[in-house]
Amino acid sequence: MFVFQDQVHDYPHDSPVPRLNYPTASFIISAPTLALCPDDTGAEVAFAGRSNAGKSSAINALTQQNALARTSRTPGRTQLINFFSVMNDESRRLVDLPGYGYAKVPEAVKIEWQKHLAEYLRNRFSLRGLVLLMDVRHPLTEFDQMMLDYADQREMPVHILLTKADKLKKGLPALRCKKFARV
Ligand SMILES: Nc1nc2c(ncn2[C@@H]2O[C@H](COP(=O)(O)OP(=O)(O)O)[C@@H](O)[C@H]2O)c(=O)[nH]1
Ligand SMILES: [Mg+2]
Repeated sequence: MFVFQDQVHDYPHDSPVPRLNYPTASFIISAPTLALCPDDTGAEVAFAGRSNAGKSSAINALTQQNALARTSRTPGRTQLINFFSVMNDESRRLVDLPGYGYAKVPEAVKIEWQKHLAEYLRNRFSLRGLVLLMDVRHPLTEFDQMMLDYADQREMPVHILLTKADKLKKGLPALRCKKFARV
């Protein structure tokens, strides 16, 4: 699914890029601030999106582990930046970012999360790409646009992953995807 840039350089252009074995993923650490994140070396791909969009579920699906990243029915519970290594190599990481946009969290707490998230997105050198999750019923919110802008500023690739298509009425998923493709 993802190609880590440093890995590409390890292989001649005409060789296929090796697939990473995501089910080997394991938890490294949860960090409340950029300063407490693991060393900023190697490469990582972060999963971003509104609270409850399905970030943790996507990481669990990718790694085929039910409870690697915690999922929750209560939006806004994941307030930390969670790091996972791939293939027992801590220089290759998946990152579960704190959700944003949960209305019931006090304003001051929200501002604090957004500050840490912005700091991470602007300054994390080893961040190589974003997977931006959007609930297909409410795509491209102001916050999603902000994430796209951060990625654009860093010229970083973004993979948009639409979730909860099963919650749309019959026939609507295809329509929504067409509409999204035009944006
Ligand atoms: N129906 C449905 N539920 C989903 C989907 N993706 C995630 N969920 C559920 O939505 C809730 C929030 O998911 P979670 O992964 O914790 O979101 P996060 O806050 O972005 O990490 C959980 O109850 C998940 O089981 C999906 O594609 N369809
Ligand atoms: Mg989560």
